[in-house]
Amino acid sequence: MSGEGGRGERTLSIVKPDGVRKGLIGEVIRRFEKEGIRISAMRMIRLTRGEAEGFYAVHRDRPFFGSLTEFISSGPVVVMVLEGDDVIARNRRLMGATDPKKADKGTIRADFAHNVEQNIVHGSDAPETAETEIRYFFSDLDLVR
Ligand code: 3AN
Repeated sequence: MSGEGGRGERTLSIVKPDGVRKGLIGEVIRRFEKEGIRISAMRMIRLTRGEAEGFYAVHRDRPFFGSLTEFISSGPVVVMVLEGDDVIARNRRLMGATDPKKADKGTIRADFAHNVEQNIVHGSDAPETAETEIRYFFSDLDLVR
């Protein structure tokens, strides 16, 4: 299944520790299902600090890297592979902007996020990052066909 838009696109979604703590796993999944987005793999895990640093390696030099990796490893998360036409952009529309104050009404972040760091969900931003991020957590055997 290759990356270029349209059919069979896939993306990685994470319900972050704040989403799990606030009891929003079901709410996030409900929004995906309501949109007709298919979930092809799902697991609950707790990342070590090192695993969080590996996942967010692109942000290594940003000032918020330490706090972000501490937060993401602070409790269990639910990692999911989502599939469907244009699913990367559709998931990002459901999530809303990184900063919940700038997120459109009715998006997950506008409705539930605390701030730019504790913002409930992660979603890959492009086909290449989606593939890398999916590989970080799942092997081909984990993906339902
Ligand atoms: P998004 O998750 O919307 O794609 P990115 O990829 O720019 O946002 O940032 C990755 C994560 O880093 C965000 N989800 C957020 O938790 C955190 N982050 C981004 N910008 C900031 C910031 N200015 N301060 C603290 N954390 C941030």
